[in-house]
Amino acid sequence: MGRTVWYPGHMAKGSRQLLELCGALDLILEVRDARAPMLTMSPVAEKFPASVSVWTILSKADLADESVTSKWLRHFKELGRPAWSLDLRKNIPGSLKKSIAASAPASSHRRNYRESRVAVVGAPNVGKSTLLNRLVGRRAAPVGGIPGVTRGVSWFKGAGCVVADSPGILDPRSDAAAQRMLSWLSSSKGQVIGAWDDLARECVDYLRSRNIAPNALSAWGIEPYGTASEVLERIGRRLGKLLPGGGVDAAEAGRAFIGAAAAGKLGRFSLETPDCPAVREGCR
Ligand SMILES: Nc1nc2c(ncn2[C@@H]2O[C@H](COP(=O)(O)OP(=O)(O)OP(=O)(O)O)[C@@H](O)[C@H]2O)c(=O)[nH]1
Ligand SMILES: [Mg+2]
Repeated sequence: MGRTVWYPGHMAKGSRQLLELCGALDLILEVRDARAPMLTMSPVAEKFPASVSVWTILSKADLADESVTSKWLRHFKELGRPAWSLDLRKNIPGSLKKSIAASAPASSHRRNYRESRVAVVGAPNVGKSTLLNRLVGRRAAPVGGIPGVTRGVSWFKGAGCVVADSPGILDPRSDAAAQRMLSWLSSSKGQVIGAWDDLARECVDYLRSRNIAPNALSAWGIEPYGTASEVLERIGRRLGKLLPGGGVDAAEAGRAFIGAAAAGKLGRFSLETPDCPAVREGCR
């Protein structure tokens, strides 16, 4: 078991606000990062009663390994869960928008027609507000590269639907190791969880142990051999992250490496497959 992790107050508040809404909702859009759909699973989506449909959006598909994303889509299909993989930087399919607008209960009386009530939920920084903006067709909700941008639940009006944005909520069951992995996707605040150089060493070891994106380390012309510390040293020299005496500033090198990995600058990769989730023992 890992250490207990600290949760900001807005996560508990956001979770409570969402559950209070549940009687009013037709549909939950649960956003997960396509690179790690288990790690970024939403703890609130499964707390809603079965009467509320849950659809899964695998976001940032442009950063994930395409063949692994196909496996995840098959996996969700087998579970009977509607799922889409999307690059939310681009417009979303009209067919998805139409299905969302059609998720309100059907009524034979035209005057009883109402808009679908939809909530977007998910872990921090997975793209919830970006998806909401795509659904309402404008930049209504603030978006940002760091987790914790959205603080409370608020409603926005789209075509045939009203959509609630919500703050990113981390699964309180996930331990410190899982949260450190989330920092590689910038879904948790790395600096809260550990030193940047430790996070980077763990990331290097993980990528190598899973043979993920063999090109990731060589993208910067870095030899992937030796210990993780030696690799980080090379990364620091390559990026010029040096201390006054000429030694490598490991923390700065680590921060740059994690930032680049999270932003897709090391190429596309997926941290886990349906057969081998990131935190299950024996999968490395
Ligand atoms: N490459 C890529 N970037 C994306 C995608 N979706 C969102 N982003 C980026 O991811 C970052 C986070 O997006 P947000 O929409 O603010 O995420 P959020 O889930 O609302 O974040 P919080 O409110 O902080 O929990 C932003 O920099 C977005 O531009 C995607 O599909 N592909
Ligand atoms: Mg947001």
